[in-house]
Amino acid sequence: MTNHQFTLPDGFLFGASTSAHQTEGNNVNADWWAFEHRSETVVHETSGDAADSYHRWREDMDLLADLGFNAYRFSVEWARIEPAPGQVSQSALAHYRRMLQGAHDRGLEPVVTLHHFTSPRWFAERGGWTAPDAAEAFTRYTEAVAPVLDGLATHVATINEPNMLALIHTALRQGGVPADLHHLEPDEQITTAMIEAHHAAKATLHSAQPGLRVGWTVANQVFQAEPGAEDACRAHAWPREDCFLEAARGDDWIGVQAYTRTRVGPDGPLPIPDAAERTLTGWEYYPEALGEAVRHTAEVTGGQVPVLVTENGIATSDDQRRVDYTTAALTGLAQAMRDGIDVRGYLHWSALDNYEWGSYAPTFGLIAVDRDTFARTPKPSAHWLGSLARSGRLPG
Ligand code: IFM
Repeated sequence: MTNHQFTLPDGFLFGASTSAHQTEGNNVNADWWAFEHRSETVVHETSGDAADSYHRWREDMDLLADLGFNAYRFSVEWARIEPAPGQVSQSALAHYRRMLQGAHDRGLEPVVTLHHFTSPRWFAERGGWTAPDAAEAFTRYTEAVAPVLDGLATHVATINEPNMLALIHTALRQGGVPADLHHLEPDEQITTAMIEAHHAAKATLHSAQPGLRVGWTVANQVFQAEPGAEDACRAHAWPREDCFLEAARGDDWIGVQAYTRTRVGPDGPLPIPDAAERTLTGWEYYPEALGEAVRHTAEVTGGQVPVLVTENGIATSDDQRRVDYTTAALTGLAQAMRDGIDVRGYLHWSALDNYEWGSYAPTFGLIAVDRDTFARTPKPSAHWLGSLARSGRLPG
């Protein structure tokens, strides 16, 4: 293995990711919480206390730092910061400021997401991203967060997986969140609103804190055309992924989030072959997705936007399979970097076993969380990945 290792550049961010709703617990003022608790909800399990990270974030950060990581991606929660329109909670802002300071004190570079799938209930009730003043409301929230970042955060993501949000919105309109979002049409109005909101938030952040590096994080589907279906594949990919990547030209960085692939034939996405190994989310085990997503992202963004891998991982109860998957994914990443793609970080999804949008069953975490006591136990994969981070090398 030693002969084949790839030395990472100085300053490479190596760590793990979480999001607020999936880990904090009792995010009662968020639209997702309302959705989980509707009488006709399609959600299997509610988020409840999640991993109780709102109270246990110090423990989470201690573990990540002790494991050898130098970066932690987490999100701040709009529904806590602005519980009613225009009413900013100083206590919530102080909470996130303490988290940012806590990350610094432990040698963890924070990568902060402003919007990770959840919005305040009031925002959703007014039409969410389809409301005429959606971008303005998001910008106002961004302005409230900007001072909290001062001197403690460099990398900020405006919106997580806007391309998934555009699909989720279509699914919700049709009455549920189907496991397979690929056959849905993304909501164009939401796409346009989110691109506008992203650009407005970026401008706000740059003027409030000129040193900030602002980007957004796109779910890379790794669309693969079957022979003869190249045009159909490009047409399928544009509204579901590429228009969001294209909108990131000119950003300070772009977040790549990759897990699996989607094969596309002349009539659209193809089913996963019966013989393929599947993970706990039902996705095909396909670790090559990461290297391919990074290359595709660099191509669509014109090769000028530095890449941060902000999510990559596997839902499995077999921790050795997590190591296998991640070894292969990082080997592909190293190859892409060797070929000249400017990759500045790798943040594994996820730091903790957490709420996977309707169920706790798909376990993505490097660290197990006891659902009753919230006790954290790093898995062997956490020690393995942490020691890679410490060594400053990637396999491959
Ligand atoms: O858990 C999610 C995360 O919130 C967004 N990206 C994909 C992950 C796994 O499904």
